[in-house]
Amino acid sequence: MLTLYGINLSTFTRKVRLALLEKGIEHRFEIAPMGSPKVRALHPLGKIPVIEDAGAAIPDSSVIIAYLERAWPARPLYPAEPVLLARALWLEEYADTRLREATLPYFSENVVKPVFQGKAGDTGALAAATPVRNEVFTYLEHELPESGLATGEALSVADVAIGAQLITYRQGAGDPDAGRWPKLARYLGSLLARPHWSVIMAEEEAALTAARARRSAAAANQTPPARG
Ligand SMILES: N[C@@H](CCC(=O)N[C@@H](CS)C(=O)NCC(=O)O)C(=O)O
Repeated sequence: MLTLYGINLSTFTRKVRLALLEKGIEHRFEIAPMGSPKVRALHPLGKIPVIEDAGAAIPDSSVIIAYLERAWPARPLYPAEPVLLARALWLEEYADTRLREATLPYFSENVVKPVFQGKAGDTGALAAATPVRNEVFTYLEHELPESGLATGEALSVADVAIGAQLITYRQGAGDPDAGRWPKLARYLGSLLARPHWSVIMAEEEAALTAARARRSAAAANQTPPARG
């Protein structure tokens, strides 16, 4: 059976999990952090996600989804029509690169540092992220349809890639401002309402809640006892 290696709360692992679930592909999800010996043995860059299937190690979310599409053609994530296919692939690429730059600082500074590393987020990094976030959300607001998904009525790789990044943003900064980017906010709401997405969201929110509780307990243990 196909095995996916990665962790929840990893954007690119989430992208592949959503693709696997939306395509209905049976798989195992094995928790393996980036840089771990298991991942290093499978992915030359030590990054996640990486999958093992049919005796092959296949790195990189975009490569993995292209592989899944060829090996399991049912419930396609690539539109058949050439122009729509080009749009889906472009939006996937844009999400993985520029949207990533817009979303990661919020997760790093508001979640990774305070919750997982026990240190304050960098307000300067957040200030620098704001214009990038505004540029990217405004581009997507222009590109997305009034309703429906990025390339029409059927879910495509573009939705999986954009949605995975917007979830990272949401975990770090909350929902996109619906007053400023109404189509984007509606679009994300419709993705999150899909059954597989809500399951993954609930799992990740539980992981975040547990991590926050561990951080609070660690902080309480370090507080010097009050002098009596
Ligand atoms: N282009 C890669 C990006 C993968 C990636 O950056 N994954 C992150 C976790 S979400 C990672 O492994 N970071 C560790 C590193 O960059 O060394 C993909 O699409 O799979």
